[in-house]
Amino acid sequence: MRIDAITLFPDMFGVVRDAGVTGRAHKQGIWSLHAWNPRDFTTDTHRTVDDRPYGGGPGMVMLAEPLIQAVGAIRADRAGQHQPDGPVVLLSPTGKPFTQGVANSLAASAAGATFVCGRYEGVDQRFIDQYVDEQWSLGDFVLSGGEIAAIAMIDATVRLMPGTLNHGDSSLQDSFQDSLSGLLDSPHFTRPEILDGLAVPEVLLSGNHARIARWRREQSLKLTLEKRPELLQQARSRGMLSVADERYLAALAHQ
Ligand code: 21W
Repeated sequence: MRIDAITLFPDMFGVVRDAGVTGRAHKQGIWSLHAWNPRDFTTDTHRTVDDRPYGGGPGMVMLAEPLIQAVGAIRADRAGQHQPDGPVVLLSPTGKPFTQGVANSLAASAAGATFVCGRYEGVDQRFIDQYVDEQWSLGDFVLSGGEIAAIAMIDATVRLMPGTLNHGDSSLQDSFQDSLSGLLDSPHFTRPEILDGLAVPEVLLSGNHARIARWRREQSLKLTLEKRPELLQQARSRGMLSVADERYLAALAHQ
């Protein structure tokens, strides 16, 4: 999968390209990254990429023209390599919330995507109207620009691509099941058995796999009820809660 990023800070993408599972997948050729700096598509001596907002107000706005030229260069480069055009994705605090479902769709589409990372107060609306296919936000908090959001989306997408994680690995099986059940993950423990006087829950040492699975499920249900009740309701409406789950939740409510 080919991923393009239009960014004033191409070095920021070194992390997702080089480190961890996404770094390994990049080395293996499972995905490629091409970063394009709008500054390289300017024509004035100052290499200007922003200007003051029409109508006044604080901050600066990203110029459309360098972004348009960058999209053109990406399309030409993809065509030259017989690669299809993927969607142009803008990271924006006014986008729809990015979810695991969006990552799944991106991972499944061979064309990849072009991520446009805004800086300053935003991007000229005419670029958005003419060139952007999708806009995603990471959530209701303020970042300094779109790069970290794009890197998060790339990480969430690439890790889902076949061959990126060891699909025989039990850690993946667990997280795969977690995302299927739509509940928060249960707590994890490793050595030593006693740490600062705190013991690992006895059930995890029992060797009774059915009991361990039930305990983990109940921990997930309890955590989700406490921290993310809306996820529990969603899991219920999707038919993901068993009779045993409902019995446990009812018992919790009566405590
Ligand atoms: C943040 C640009 C805030 C402009 C209300 C009206 C991409 C992002 C970004 C940024 C403002 C994402 C204001 C979660 C994010 C991003 C830069 C607007 C002034 N407030 N997901 N006007 N959060 N952020 N600030 O910030 O580009 S995805």
